[in-house]
Formats: sequence, C-alpha cells, structure tokens
Amino acid sequence: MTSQLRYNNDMSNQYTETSKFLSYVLRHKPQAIGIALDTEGWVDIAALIAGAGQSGRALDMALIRAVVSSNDKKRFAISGDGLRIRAVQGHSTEAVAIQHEPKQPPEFLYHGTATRFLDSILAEGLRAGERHHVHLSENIATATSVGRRYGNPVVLKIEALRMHRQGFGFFQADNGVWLTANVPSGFLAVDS
Ligand code: HQG
Repeated sequence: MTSQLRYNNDMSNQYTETSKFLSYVLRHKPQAIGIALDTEGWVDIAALIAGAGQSGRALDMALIRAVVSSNDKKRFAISGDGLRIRAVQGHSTEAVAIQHEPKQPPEFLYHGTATRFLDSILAEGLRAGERHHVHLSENIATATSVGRRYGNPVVLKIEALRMHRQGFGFFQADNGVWLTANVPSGFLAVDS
C-alpha cells in the first residue's frame, strides 16, 4: 500500500469512528459525556469538545467540520453561526423532539428491512421502535442498503400519499430522509 493510500484510509477510519461517536452522543446518549441537547437536538460545539475530552476522546473543530461535511448521509448539521451542532434525524433520546415541518410525501416511499422481520411487519405494520420515527426513503437503492444492515434485505413499498390523505403526518429531515410515526400494514407491500 502506498503511503498516500494508507494516509487516506487512516483519515477515512478516523472520520467513520468520529461519525459513530457523534451519532451515539447526539442521537442516543448525550449524558454519556455529560452534555445536554436542547429539544431541537442542538448543543454548543465547545461543550461537545469539552465533554468528549473529559471522556478521553480528542475532538477539535477541524475534525468535527471535516466529519460533518464529508458524511455520506449528511447525518449532522452545524448552525448558521457555526457554534452549535446536531444530528438531523435518527434520535432515540427523549430530550429531543425536533419540530419538523409537515410535508406532503410523494406517492410512494420505500423502507428497507431484513427478510427475518417481514412476517412481523406484514402483521403489525412498521413501528418506530427505539427511534422517534419510522425512516423511509425516496429510492429503492437507499432502502436496500438500509435493509442490508440487518441481514438479507427486502424493500417495502409504502403508499405514502394515500396515508397522508388519510391524516398521517410526514416530515422530511434536512438530509432528505422521510419520517412518519408508524405505517399500518394496509399501506405497505413487498416491492416487486
Ligand atoms: C424493523 C440508518 C419487526 C425495521 C438508516 C428495521 C436509516 C420491525 C428495524 C436509519 C417492525 C429498526 C433508520 C415490526 C419495524 N416488526 N421489525 N413491526 N417495524 N421493524 O435501525 O429504518 O446510518 O431503528 O424494518 O440509513 O433500519 O444511522 O431503523 O429493520 O435512515 O444514519 O426494525 O438508520 O441511518 O431499525 O434505520 P432502525 P432503520 P444511520
């Protein structure tokens, strides 16, 4: 391996590692490093750096900015004044309740899951589980890769617009992921 390639790999590993750490504290367990998120999920970057440092993880502004801007799924956002950071979706912590703008979804949205969850989903619909919302995407390729995280992937096609017309709320996070509270089984089918 050339030294340039090794350098690039090391950087990429450091970014992935840091992204996972940020997902953990900004979505799930801020208390693990003694920080508090506001209800929109924001925290001062200075507090994040200090909390991380006290937990033995060296973060600095340059690394945080590089991780936020290079992140494959645009998981994080930095405030306009550059002082605060948040995860744009995927939360489970009860401290956060982001007030997303309701939005009309396209006719169909997609959800990727693993085949072993199918029977349960076809019986009871999609539930948010630990997170605040069920996550849906506009394209089948994204849904397939989401499903692959848990095993053999299968894609469900959701009648999003019909749900919306019946009063179900839909929201779109800043990174394009669609969110809704739950999807009853009558609005979904295996995509074929
Ligand atoms: C399944 C990633 C049985 C559901 C992705 C999923 C996404 C059921 C799992 C984001 C069920 C929950 C979220 C039911 C739902 N019975 N299983 N009734 N209802 N499930 O990780 O959507 O990389 O909480 O199908 O890109 O997989 O973290 O949700 O398999 O956007 O940024 O229960 O996470 O983004 O798993 O993924 P998750 P998800 P990040």
